Amino acid sequence: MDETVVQELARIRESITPSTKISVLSGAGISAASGIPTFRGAQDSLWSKYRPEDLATAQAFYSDPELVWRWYDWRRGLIAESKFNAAHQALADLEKKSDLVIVTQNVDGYHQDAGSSTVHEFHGSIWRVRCTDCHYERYERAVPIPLLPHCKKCGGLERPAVVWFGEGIDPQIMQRSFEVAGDCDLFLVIGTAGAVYPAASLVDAAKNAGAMVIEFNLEKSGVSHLADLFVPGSSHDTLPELVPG
Ligand code: BJW
Ligand code: ZN
Repeated sequence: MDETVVQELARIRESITPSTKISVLSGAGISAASGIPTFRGAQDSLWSKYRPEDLATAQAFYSDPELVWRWYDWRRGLIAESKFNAAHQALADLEKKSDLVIVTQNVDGYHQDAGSSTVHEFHGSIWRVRCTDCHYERYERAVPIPLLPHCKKCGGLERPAVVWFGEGIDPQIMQRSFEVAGDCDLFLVIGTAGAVYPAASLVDAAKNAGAMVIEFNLEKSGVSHLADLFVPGSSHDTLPELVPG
């Protein structure tokens, strides 16, 4: 890492107090060091092997629920076999030293596993399933999940409780996420391509409200032009540098 970036990170670290408001937007890159594939970019990324419209839309699910469930079951297995990494841990540690809230686009639950207490799951959770008929939602940790899962209340087909393309974000989570983005001193953007909306707009909201935006990524993203500081590298290496000792 460039010496000026190291120095700037140290300066920010030393300025953090229990009243410093820190909001976080995390994406797939934060879990890459845990061995969970990202969606875009890397050679073995999910969208280099599969077409999003075949797997991450309601249309895909209704045309072939078994195919979509098998893909989610495979991902549930990968997540269950692995665990959170030093980047998730750093955020859980930083929460003890500041006023920190996480908005994550990830569905893996690793922030909560690491001990973070306020986590808004913008795109839902891979560990919850929802009935397509009565909308009853439940936690389901079984791996593999018995296919196809059906609702205990009405017998309807259940789907992963995640947000697919063309679907709206839970209105309460959306509102809270924009509130925390628009009311913070530091906004950390970690491991996201900044290509999916409305999540990427949270960075604009933070910037427009006057927050200092710090981005942690292997490479520049769609929101890097909004960053006051770009920290290159894997977030499991770089993010711990921000945590006061
Ligand atoms: C590392 C690293 C390391 C790697 N360390 N970094 C405005 C403009 C254009 C389009 C739209 C728009 N508004 C809406 C749209 C349409 C669409 C959209 O955004 N399309 C774009 C792709 C063009 N958005 C939607 O459809 C959204 N819904 C919506 O807008 O609804 C409107 C509506 C309103 C009211 C009623 C009805 C409808 C929903 C979007 C849902 C996205 N869902 C997914 C799947 C979730 C479930 C699942 O996991 O299966 O969410 S798609 C996928 O992308 C997933 C992710 O959360 C999301 C973002 O990906 P992320 O996190 O950025 O990951 P990657 O892989 O893209 O990037 C990884 C990054 O990490 C890279 O930068 C690497 O460099 C970096 N990295 N290793 C640090 N070790
Ligand atoms: Zn039901």
